[in-house]
Amino acid sequence: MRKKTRLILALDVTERAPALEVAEQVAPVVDAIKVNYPIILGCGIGIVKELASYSDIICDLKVADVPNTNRLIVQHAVSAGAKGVICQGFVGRDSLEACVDAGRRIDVFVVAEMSHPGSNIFINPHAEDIARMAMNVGAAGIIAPGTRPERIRALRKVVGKALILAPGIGAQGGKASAAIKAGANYVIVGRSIYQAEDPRAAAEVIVREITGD
Ligand code: NUP
Repeated sequence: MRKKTRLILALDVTERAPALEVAEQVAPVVDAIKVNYPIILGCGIGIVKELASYSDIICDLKVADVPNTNRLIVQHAVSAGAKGVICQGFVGRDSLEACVDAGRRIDVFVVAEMSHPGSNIFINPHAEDIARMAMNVGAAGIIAPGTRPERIRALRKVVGKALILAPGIGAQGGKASAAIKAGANYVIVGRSIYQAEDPRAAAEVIVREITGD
């Protein structure tokens, strides 16, 4: 994944034509486009190949199953043309190892801590352990909450030089520059860009905020 603007678009648009329109407009300003269930269920997995002509694609499938099923899911993301895949770590080391094994040719990112308030109940208290496990099995990086810069700072200490991707910017209340300052390599932004009247201009505003221009 290139590292030019440090901005990743979360393209949670469920219809093909408007999704491709936003992708075409915003792609020059972002380092990658992240696709999640809304667009894959709405348009089919073939959307990954179509979008790959604009940008590197990360499949946010939050893979969270037994090892064999995880392997099958990640293999699909690889064949679809993804450059990265997001997996859950709470399912345990064997399940995560299966993801990393099946995703050897791409980047596997592991959700260490989520950005929404409800995640404080079950997953977030284990974030450091999940991040440590992600590093032990050879993941490329982790997902850490852009809504809590102090947690990005704490998780950076656990993952060393590995990549940190931070969602939760804009619509969920996080600030891009604060997440980057706290140690995130990239911020992930969805609604604040694709729901804007001018998505490209909205993305450029975030990039300027990150670079301090
Ligand atoms: O902890 C997480 N928070 C989060 O928002 C992990 C994620 N993968 N995401 C995803 O980032 C979420 O599913 C959505 O695709 C994107 C954030 O979108 P938005 O809140 O900027 O619209």
